[in-house]
Amino acid sequence: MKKLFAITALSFVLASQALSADAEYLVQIKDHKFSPEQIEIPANKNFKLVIENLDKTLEEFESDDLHKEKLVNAGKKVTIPVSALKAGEYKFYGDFHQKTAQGKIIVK
Ligand SMILES: [Cu+2]
Repeated sequence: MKKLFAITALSFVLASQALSADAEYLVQIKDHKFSPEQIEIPANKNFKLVIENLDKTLEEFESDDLHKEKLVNAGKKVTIPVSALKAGEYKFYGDFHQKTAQGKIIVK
């Protein structure tokens, strides 16, 4: 009976992990700046970055640290899946407005 309970509990944990959607973090672009400019994310968990461009100009979300780049049309949103990261800081920027569009992800 104990063993059966353990197996049931384990399969429940596995099932809920499979079903739980990755957390989404919204970062908006406005006046060629990111808002927020800094986000905190738990380590070792897949997540999604949702980048919304509120400006009237095309921007490209880019991160050398994350090896990601994605165009975001004016007034549009993109979702960027990111695999689990180790603790640390990961910078990102707007490729077309690098002087102002700078941000970072703090993973801990
Ligand atoms: Cu680029």
